[in-house]
Amino acid sequence: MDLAQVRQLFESLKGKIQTPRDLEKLRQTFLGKKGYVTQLFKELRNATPEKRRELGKLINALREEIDEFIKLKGEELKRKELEEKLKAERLDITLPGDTVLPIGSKHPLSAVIEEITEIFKQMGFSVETGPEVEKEEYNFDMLNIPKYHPARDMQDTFYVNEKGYLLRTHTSPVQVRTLLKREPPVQIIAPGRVYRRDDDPTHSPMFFQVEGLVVNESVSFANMVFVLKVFLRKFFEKDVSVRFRPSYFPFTEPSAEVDIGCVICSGKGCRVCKGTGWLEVLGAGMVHPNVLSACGIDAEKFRGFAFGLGVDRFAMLKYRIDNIKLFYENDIRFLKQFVSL
Ligand code: FA5
Repeated sequence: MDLAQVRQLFESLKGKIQTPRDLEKLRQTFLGKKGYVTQLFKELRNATPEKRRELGKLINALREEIDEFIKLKGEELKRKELEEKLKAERLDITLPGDTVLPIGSKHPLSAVIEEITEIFKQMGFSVETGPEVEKEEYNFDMLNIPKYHPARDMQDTFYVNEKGYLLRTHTSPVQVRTLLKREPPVQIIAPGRVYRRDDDPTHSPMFFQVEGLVVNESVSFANMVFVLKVFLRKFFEKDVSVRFRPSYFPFTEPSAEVDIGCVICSGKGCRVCKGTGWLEVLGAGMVHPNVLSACGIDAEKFRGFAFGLGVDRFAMLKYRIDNIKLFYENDIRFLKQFVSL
């Protein structure tokens, strides 16, 4: 092939270059060891000295032209490749993320406390709180449980180092705190954590109670029965039977233990109610005059009723959970079942 043919071939091929690979092939074809231009240089040897110089210049020019083309085309192809890459990898930060963060849920005990609180609020109760590290005096003495009174053994207590303080064993000290700071009429509930040296499938060392206290000039046992029946039927969302059994609490007189017809077997008798058809759900009674007096309230003029319920027990019955530990292990597989709460 002579110079003109080589140039013609180059002209015809250069428009077809699409990829870096095509370009490399073109380079080999013309400038490689056996390429046409290299060949032309080799053939120069056979030309006469005058022609050699002239032809040499022309071949050189063609080589430079091809070189220049390869350089420019190479840059163009690189730019194109980068543009395409950028287009494909374009990051649209306005698009919604594809990893949706998992939505948490209310802990079943929080949900039950909220539900209980809501029912009592609708009946005109307000919410009070008290500390978990409590004065022994409020937890026991002022609730008519003096030192060495056998009733202290009913609640096995965690004492703290500081003398006169303990982890409250029930929410009843909030009764004392409320009566010390407020004149009757009083109508409160007090939800919160309490602590006892207890540990089995239905008893935990830390659990939740909701206390209730109503004090005014005319409140009666019958009022208490009504309030608790309304509450229990609203909470369990059915017309559960409720019975009051005589019982003993030092801070109430008379006292009652309140049972509901088993919500699992509807009173027929099952494992949960131990075949009795009844479930004990709370303690209640008329506030003992000694408690009112200890808080500086005229026990001749005012009367009160109080009750205390175990939140965990209510949650276990509502969601049919047979081991209290499940509430405190924070196993995500357990908690996930309450996502809609
Ligand atoms: C009391 O704690 C009284 N303060 C309740 C009260 C208040 C009576 C006002 C009268 C007037 P009791 O010890 O029975 O009572 O506890 C109340 C409820 O707490 C029990 O019915 C039970 O549901 C729950 N409970 C008691 N111990 C535990 C425990 N270790 N783990 C989980 N729940 C418990």
